[in-house]
Amino acid sequence: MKTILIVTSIVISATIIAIVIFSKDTKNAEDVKAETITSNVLVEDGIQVIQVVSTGGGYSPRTTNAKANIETVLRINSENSYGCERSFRIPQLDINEILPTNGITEIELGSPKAGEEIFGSCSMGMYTFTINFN
Ligand SMILES: [Cu+2]
Repeated sequence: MKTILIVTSIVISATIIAIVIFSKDTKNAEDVKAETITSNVLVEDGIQVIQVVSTGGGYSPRTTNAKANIETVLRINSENSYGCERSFRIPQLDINEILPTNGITEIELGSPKAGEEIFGSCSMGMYTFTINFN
């Protein structure tokens, strides 16, 4: 009889925990107003945001597929970035930026057309990434 009570209370506790976790997840999903295009691309208030991480090993992801014909911002998130990846360039747009060691840098890319490619690079050209617009 005692065993049954213990098992019953464990089952009830587990159910309550599961309900709490599930309802929390649902709430978080509703709070997000941004539309995710791919894992690192989202649209916030009608502006496409492309998220790239800059860190010791270069830029990530190396290739991004994004939507064409929409106002676009490149958001570089520097994380413990101490190397030459801090000296960032987009040659075709004549952009040269010194990225912080930690922090966010936003660069406006305009509204790229379908088929357009934007190449980001460190100043030496050893670390690169590509954004394809379609
Ligand atoms: Cu470099």
